Order: sequence, then C-alpha cells, then structure tokens
Amino acid sequence: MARHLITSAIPYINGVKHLGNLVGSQLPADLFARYMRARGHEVLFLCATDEHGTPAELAAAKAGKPVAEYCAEMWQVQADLADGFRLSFDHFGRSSSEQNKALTQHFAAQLDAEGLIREVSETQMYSHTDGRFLPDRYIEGTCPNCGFDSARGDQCDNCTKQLDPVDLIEPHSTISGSTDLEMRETKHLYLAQSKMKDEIEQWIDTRVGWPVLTTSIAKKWLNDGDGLQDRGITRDLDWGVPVMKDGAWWPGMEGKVFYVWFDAPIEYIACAQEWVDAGKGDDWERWWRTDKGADGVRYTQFMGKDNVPFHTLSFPVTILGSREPWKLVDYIKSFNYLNYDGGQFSTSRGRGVFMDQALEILPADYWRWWLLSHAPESSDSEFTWENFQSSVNKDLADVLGNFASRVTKFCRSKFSEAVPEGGTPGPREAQLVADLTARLAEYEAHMEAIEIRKAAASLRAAWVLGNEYLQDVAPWSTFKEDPAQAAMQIRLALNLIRLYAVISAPFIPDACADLLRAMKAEDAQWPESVEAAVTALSEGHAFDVPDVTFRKFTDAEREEWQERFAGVRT
Ligand code: B3M
Ligand code: ZN
Repeated sequence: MARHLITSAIPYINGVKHLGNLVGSQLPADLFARYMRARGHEVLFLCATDEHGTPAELAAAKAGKPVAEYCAEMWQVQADLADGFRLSFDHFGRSSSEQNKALTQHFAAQLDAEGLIREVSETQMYSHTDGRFLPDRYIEGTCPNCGFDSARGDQCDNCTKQLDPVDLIEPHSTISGSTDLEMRETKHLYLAQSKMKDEIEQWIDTRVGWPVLTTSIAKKWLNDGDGLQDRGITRDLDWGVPVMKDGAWWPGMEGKVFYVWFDAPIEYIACAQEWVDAGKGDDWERWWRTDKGADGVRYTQFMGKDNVPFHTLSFPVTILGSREPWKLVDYIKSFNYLNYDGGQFSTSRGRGVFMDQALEILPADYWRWWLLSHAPESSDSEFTWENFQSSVNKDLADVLGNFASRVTKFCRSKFSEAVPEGGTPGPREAQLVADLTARLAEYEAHMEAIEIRKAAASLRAAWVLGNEYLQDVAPWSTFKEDPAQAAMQIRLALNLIRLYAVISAPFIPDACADLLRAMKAEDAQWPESVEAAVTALSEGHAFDVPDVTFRKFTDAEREEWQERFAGVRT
C-alpha cells in the first residue's frame, strides 16, 4: 500500500467553470484518486477555490457584493457542482483561508531570510477616482497603432500589438471610467527566481518519465530569452493575503497584498491544514513535511498546460527556496485544451457547455465518460455533439448498459432473479477469462501511468469482450437444448456485470454504484484476478434487474442543445 497525495489546479472563484476547465484538471485528478483508492492505497485528494486577485474583486463589484461575501457564495456554488460531478475531494478548500494567509506570509518571510526577496521600485498607473493602482488590463484607451478605441493597457485586441498603459491615447479606468490617471511610483517585492535557476533546472532534469508536455513547457521558460526571471509577488490591491511579517506590515508594503499566483499553490498545503481543522483528518504534516513522513508520499498534480510554468518553476522556487523540508511534486500530469464545436470554449462569450448546464441536461457519468475518454492528452481535442452522442449511445448504452440489462432480464425470465446453478465452463469461457485478464492488466497499467484515453479504450474493450461472448454462446438458443449450459453462461455474465461495475467505477461512479446495488454485491474490492471475479456471485445469489443504466439521447435533443450552447450564455 502506497500513499498518494493528489491535487487538482484550483479553479478561479469568479464564475462557473466550463467543461474544458473540468477535463483539464479536476476530473482527471478525480479519476486517478478514485482508482488509487480502489486499489487499496491511502489517498489525500485536495482542491480549493482560487479566490484572490483583481478578477475576483471585479466580479464581486459587478454582482454588487462585498468581495468576501461573493467568494463565500461562489465557493458554495463550485463545491455543489463538484459534488454533482462526483469529484471525490477529501477537502475542497479556499485560498482565502486563515491557514493559507498564515502559510503564505510564512513562506515570504522564509524566502526573505534565505536572501531570495528583493524590493523593486516601479511606476504604475494610479486612478485617483478609484483610489487604487490599476493592473494593465483594467486600463483602456485608443490604440496608437491602429486607432481601435478599446485597446487594453497590455495589448490591443484589434491589431494584437503589445502595449504599455502609457502608450494609450486618452486612457481611462475600466472600473470607473475615470480619466483622472497618473503614473505613480510604487514598491514591490520580487522573488529572486534567477538565483534558483540552476537548482530548478537540475530538479527538472532529474524528473524521469515526466510527460513531454510538462517538461517541454518548463524547459522553454527556463531557457528561452532571458531565462528564469525574477517575479513581482506583491500587488496594489485590497483583496488578498496582506504583505505582513510577524503580524506587522512589511516595511514599505503597507496596504499591499501578495500576488494571487504566489498564494494559490501554497493553498495546496494550506488545504491539508483546512482538512485537519475541519475534523476530516488528523495529521497534515505526514503528507507535506518530508521530516514528518511525507518522504514516503507520492505527490501527483493535475493541471492545464497554461498552469505548467507556475508549477514547474515558480512554486518549486518557493518550496526549495524556503530551505524547509516541504514535499515537492513527483509527477505533473498536464493537459492540452478542449475546444468546443469548431471553436473555443469562451467564458466571456458564454460559448460551450458550463458545469451547471451540463448537469441540468444529462447525468454526470455521461459527461465523465466522454470527457475522460477524449481527454486532451497528446494534443488539443474537440467536443462535438455528434461525437458526444455516439460515444454515450454506443459505449455506455449499447455496450455496457445493454449487456447488464439483457443478461439480468434473460435470467429473470428463464430462471429467476438469482444466479442460476448448473453447467460446466469450457474452452470458450477459459478464452474469455484469458482475454479479460489481458485487458484488465492493460487497463491497470494505463491507469497507473495516467494514460487516460488509453485506459478508457482498454476498459471499453473489456466491456466489448462480454458482449462478444454473449453473441457467441447465445444463451437464449442454448437454453432450448441445454438449460444447464445456458445457466452457466448466464452465471458468468452476471458476474461480469459485477466485475465491470467494480473496475469502471473510477470513470462512471454513479452507474457502477447502481449496478452493484442491483447485483446486491457486498464485495466491491478490486479483483485479485478475473478468474476469481467470475465466480464471486455464487449460485443462488439474489439480484434485481437494474433500472435503465444509460438512456440514449435523441437527434432532436442533440440539435436542441447544439443550438442552445452555441452562443451567449443566458
Ligand atoms: N486558478 C488557473 C486556472 O484555474 C489557476 C490555477 C491555480 S493552481 C495553483 O486555470
Ligand atoms: Zn491596435
């Protein structure tokens, strides 16, 4: 038995996430956590909301709510959706927690003691009306290059030219609309990442077997241009972790907060403390402190590719630079993007399907199966309604669901609602067991390696083997000449339903729970062997015919949804 610490990138608080966000971190992390638990390992699976930064402040302002209240409400919304998708977090924390505040301040002080923090003076746009410094993208004006009248302070969306706020003609604040702006001097703390370049590079070079997507992104940032640059880790904002040390403002940093990307990954650790403080666990240090047992932990992180630089470079700088015995990540599983029906998912334009909408129209398992079996691993992938429909209707309804319903209904009509007696397995049954054994081994290997698409394909192939067996031995024909032989075939098939329910649960937990309940299976342990699993339900064991496990959806529904999600979110 091993110990697995598993974290998903923590979603921003401002708004419901779309399916592309879900498949890029939380959902695959859940698959892995469920699998590892099913294999008998000890798992701590953590996620949280990422609550700081300007987007949270502005979303709260738009909602007309104090930011703390807005965040608390949105945390509940996201927690409920996570439950709806059956994301099995041991704890769903908040980066705005007291635990994270204390830990973030601790890391900053520690990095400072190690000589890795320096103070930098900068000039930045200050809005008198708003009473605050403005981040570049909250300043708009006319583009000096193309004349576009709503170019942002960091970039013109019309001609794509990179801009500085001072370049804009007639700049104004997008928060208040005010043009009463001036460039003002302000001081910030910088994390001296450049001093850690060699150490970080060496660390990455020794991460054997990491996905190419992960290491290539890290290497690019390490070696392109000027290499690993020092980074500002403070901001002139109200909402965030105050830049304090030992309970007092850091001199010169009065009123400032830490940059959201500095405190967000620290929440992975704070979340384990929150888990303990919520009474769900009793020791977080054995997961996070290598001097307290975490050296025996395997730590896997899940995230979209855009988050890789922060997890391969910045966060390791924080951890290593502290010179304290914190657990470092062992494996980073990163994802490409999921596109939506010929374009991109877009939160701002409401394009695509969002988590709340998905659950309104179909059960979580349908989405889980499609998303995971089409996870954007080696390249970007695309959601289309046609593909989704055929995948759900074929894989889930025709292959798995139909197998369970045919077998149980046939048994009920010819025998009873109990596993029938009689007959002796022969070479065809031995062949099936051998084939399933090979598929199961393949499935397990892909799950260990977090090769999600391949794992889904092996699992589906295992379902298909059961259908082929039924087709070949045709118990409905056998029954006419040799009822005992038909009983043996159905007994085997009933046991396959239970086996499928056990091994498929990480992908489609609700349907599998229904199947196990219908089969009245007390033992849902991962199979020691297929051979043993096919006799787990013994002769005379009672079962119920399960309700329809998967409903096919129609072309009319598909067309309706396609239209509904094409445009603006309502
Ligand atoms: N909130 C970005 C995202 O949701 C960011 C991840 C933080 S992980 C520490 O994709
Ligand atoms: Zn322009």
